[in-house]
Amino acid sequence: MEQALELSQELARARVDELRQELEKHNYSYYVLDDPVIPDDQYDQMMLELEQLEKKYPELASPHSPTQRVGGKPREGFSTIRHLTPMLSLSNAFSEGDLRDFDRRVRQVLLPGETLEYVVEMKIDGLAVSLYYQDGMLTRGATRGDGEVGEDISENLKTIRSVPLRLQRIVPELEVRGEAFMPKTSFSRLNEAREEAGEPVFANPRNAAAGTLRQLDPRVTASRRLDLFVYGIGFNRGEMPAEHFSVLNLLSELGFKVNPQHRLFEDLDELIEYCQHWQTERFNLPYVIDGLVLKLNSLALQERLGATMKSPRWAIAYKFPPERAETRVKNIFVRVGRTGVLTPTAELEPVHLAGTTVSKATLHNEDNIRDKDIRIGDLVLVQKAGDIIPEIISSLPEKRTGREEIWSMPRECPACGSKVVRSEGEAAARCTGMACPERLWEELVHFASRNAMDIAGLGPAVTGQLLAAGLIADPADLYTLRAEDLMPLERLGAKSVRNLLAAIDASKDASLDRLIFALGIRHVGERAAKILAGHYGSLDRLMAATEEELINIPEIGPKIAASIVSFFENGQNKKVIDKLIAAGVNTVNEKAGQAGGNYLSGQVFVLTGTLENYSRQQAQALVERLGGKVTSSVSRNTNYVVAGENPGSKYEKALALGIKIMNEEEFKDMTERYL
Ligand code: 3B8
Repeated sequence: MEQALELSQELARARVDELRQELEKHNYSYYVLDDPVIPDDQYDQMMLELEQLEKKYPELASPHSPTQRVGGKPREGFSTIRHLTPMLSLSNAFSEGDLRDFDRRVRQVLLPGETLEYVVEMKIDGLAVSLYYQDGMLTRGATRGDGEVGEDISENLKTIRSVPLRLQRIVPELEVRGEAFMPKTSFSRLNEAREEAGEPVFANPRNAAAGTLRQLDPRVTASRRLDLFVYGIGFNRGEMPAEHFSVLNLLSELGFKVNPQHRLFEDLDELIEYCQHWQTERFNLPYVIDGLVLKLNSLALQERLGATMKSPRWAIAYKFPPERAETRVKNIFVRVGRTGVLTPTAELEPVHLAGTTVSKATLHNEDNIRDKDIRIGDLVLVQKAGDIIPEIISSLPEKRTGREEIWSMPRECPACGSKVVRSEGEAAARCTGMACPERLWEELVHFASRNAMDIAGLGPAVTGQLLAAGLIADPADLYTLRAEDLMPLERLGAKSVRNLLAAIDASKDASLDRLIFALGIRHVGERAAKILAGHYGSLDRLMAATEEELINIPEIGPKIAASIVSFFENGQNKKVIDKLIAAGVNTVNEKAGQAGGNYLSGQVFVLTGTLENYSRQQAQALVERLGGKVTSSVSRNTNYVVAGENPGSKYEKALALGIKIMNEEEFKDMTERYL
């Protein structure tokens, strides 16, 4: 690698080209053919080398480089793109009868002796997009929009690994169309994470895909795995095959991912049977389909049939009826997630639905239950959201007996008995207990992490082992571990045990701000922890703080304040803290300007007028010692203006710009207590 970076520019260009070709070749094998040919780490290694070369030789950068797939800079909004030919949508058929009607209309334009063939494809439940290639290179991509004009989502589409950045063969100008979608597994993973984070979950993979493609920050798009099947050509300055079936083959050859489940039919009865077959078979696919698409195979016939303003006459979507079932809510219980989120879940009388037996349905949160008026004992309608998550559509109040019970969120965590809180503006209710067994693993991993107590060797795996062995029940128990407890654990040799115990011991001297961060108080991140450590100087004093007092500290808002107070009100948490103190963990600030050394980091001060107790130099030194900066003129970047006797025009300017003005007393208050 070192060597590679020392290459001359000419050699670098050759190497960059080679790496790009190799990487895209492997992308193709992996994401289009689903047939990886090299191990992941080798791929990662090449990507790293390419990234480093592009960084070192910025003139070699290219929008077509595989490094661009990780997502570029966020945008303000999307610009629009006019499609070369309108992007129409399909008309729908909802029954066998509708399909036979469609076939009859089509046959009316046949000449005597002419035969008819259909291609039937899966109808992917995603978002229609177009991809535009010039001289074989992807230059832009767009949503369907209103059919005439779509949104430019090029950066987001590039993050989809199965989208070729360059075609296998150069064609002068090509616009292809396809469906971007989120595979079922990615969708479930995304929603699990969102539920844990207390964020609203997506109702189905299509909404998730739409939300992901409309992300202004392509890095978010890159982090959620989307995929794309290409199903047609919108514009091609070059030779076109005579049949749709061959178009699909051509698209495959060019490097696109084409859904393999497409078939040719001459017989309508067979075609209809095929459609019905997929009605149940679809549940075995790794992506959601909401029907099938019938297309005339002959492009000449397609042309003859033409289109209305909205839809082609040569194709139709056969839509599956949504599968719903009626069942009874036996009970409602809550699950406690790893971050302490309490999710109400309905226990259902088992019912067969969309390919599986459903006996549970997530109810998401309290508001959802109230809005739908779902009660224990109710008969309800269940449906699968995007064919995956069973969801209760509605209760059937007309079928009530009067013995149904209204449910409410428990006030205490069912796993540990701690108080349950719901922050303002959040849908999720959470357990506040530090020793809650459901939360413990994640909490311990956080406690030990680099920016918290920094206990090297105590990662997720070892933490899991300690919990499984019953050696710890809260973070304070770490400090009671002995070598003989750890020796029997698998994969922990004598040396690791020694190192781990030494790291645990050393963490007792961690600074107060690290300890506060390590406690895992909701909404208290590293910066808030630093501010709190600086302000209070000891854990004792922080624990005694009132909500009102906390809100008055700069940068501490009502959400953080409320969270801190409810954290320390929790009896269990107090016990854990007592144990930490007993173990000898540091709970006070170190001397002068060390722990509080960053308290004013990023803050810009302007001094004006004469201060009674400080010279200009003294005041400036004070601010700088705490990590802040003093400048001479007031601008929008100024955070505070300190005004002494006879302030000058800077005072007026601060007033005009709405910048916080402090008198000497306030300045003294703000700075001295952090020293
Ligand atoms: C013409 C052909 C729209 C579509 C089409 O998997 C047209 O072909 C279209 F105007 O929307 N969701 C597919 C899918 C969607 C369309 C299509 N083929 N396989 C899909």
